[in-house]
Amino acid sequence: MASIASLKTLQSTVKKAVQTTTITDIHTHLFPTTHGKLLLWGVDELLTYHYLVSELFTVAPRSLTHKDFWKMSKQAQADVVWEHVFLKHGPVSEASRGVLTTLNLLGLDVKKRNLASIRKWFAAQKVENYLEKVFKIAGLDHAVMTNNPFMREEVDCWKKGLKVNNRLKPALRIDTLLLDWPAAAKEMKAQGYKVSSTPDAKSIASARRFLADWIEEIKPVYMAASLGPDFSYPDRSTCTKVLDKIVLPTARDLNVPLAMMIGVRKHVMPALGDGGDAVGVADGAAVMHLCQKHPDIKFLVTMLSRVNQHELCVLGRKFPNLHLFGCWWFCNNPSIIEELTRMRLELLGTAITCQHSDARVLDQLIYKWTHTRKIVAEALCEKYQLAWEAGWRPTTQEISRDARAIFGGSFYDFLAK
Ligand code: RAT
Ligand code: ZN
Repeated sequence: MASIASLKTLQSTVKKAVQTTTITDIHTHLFPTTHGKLLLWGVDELLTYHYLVSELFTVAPRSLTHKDFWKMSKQAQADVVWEHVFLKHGPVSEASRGVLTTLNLLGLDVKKRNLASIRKWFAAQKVENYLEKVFKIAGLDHAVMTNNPFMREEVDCWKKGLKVNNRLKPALRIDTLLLDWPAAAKEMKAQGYKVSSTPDAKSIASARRFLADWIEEIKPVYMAASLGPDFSYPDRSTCTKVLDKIVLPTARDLNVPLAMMIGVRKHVMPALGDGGDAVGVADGAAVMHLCQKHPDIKFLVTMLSRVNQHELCVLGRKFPNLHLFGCWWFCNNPSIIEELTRMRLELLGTAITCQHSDARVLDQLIYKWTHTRKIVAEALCEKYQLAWEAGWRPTTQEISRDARAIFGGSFYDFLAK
């Protein structure tokens, strides 16, 4: 294929490649349509996304208490968010803009501000078809779920052997095992494993069987955990013990990577529910030690604090068993996505997964990816332009290859390594 001949064509080719590339979303909180209420979708779920609930309480009058809010029906909660976040203030935050982008791309007229007619439209959708529609608009092939074997309602669905949509891939979530042994032991016991309240040798063997059985059952793309800013490795904690004796040997033996999302300060404002977590600066040395000590285990890592991002990029340059992904949660804002994507491209080239959606509501795939594509297109365009100025002339095919790489291709290459 011929090289691109003009700077103008280069710019339009890069932008088109990013706009049209197929995306693999490597971390979401979506569920199979057969798992019933676990899969959230529709306008009321969009409006009550925990990112927006937190924002509601930044603008709502003090007379609206958290307690009263949680007592309301889902629809009444959505009405309150609509009233205070969208109508009484401008929808300028990323999460509120996201609702508008989503509705707009679904063909709904947001300028009419008519929630009732929007609800009517959603009520007429059939979830199976709607899932396909959303994946098509977002331009996704697959999305990786978060499947928690310590969560009763999720376990029950898997035990029933319900069908999983072919758009969704499982990931085994193991926070409880790493961070709360007594709770993990209770659930493992309930599932028939001989585990006691301290991780003794027998319990460790049982917990390994538990993980192996779940891996066999759901075939996860990776195991995953979200960890606090105080996460350190190795240390004298139960977390290090569980990693060393249970999780890492399982990852090694069964060739399942471990994904770590590091830097969340849990429950600083419990009244906000899922929105009550905050961020803290973590110690990248934990990631470094894991990668150094276990070169035969693959680690996927994203960090929550903006402060940690440069350090993590440098680690990404050192270890072939480390893959960086996503602009997580409070980093999933245009200004930070832009900065972070540029930094990663400059330090790691295309051997990254530039974003994940973290969608908790199916419809959010639409806005999260539309917003991200726009920013990443600019960043990649700038980098290609700099190569152009240095005399490089890429082909259209090479540009498409690179666009796909940062939206899922490099992730699969890493898994196959
Ligand atoms: O981004 C989020 O929705 C957070 O609440 C968390 O779910 C986080 O992404 C996680 O997976 O722990
Ligand atoms: Zn998440």
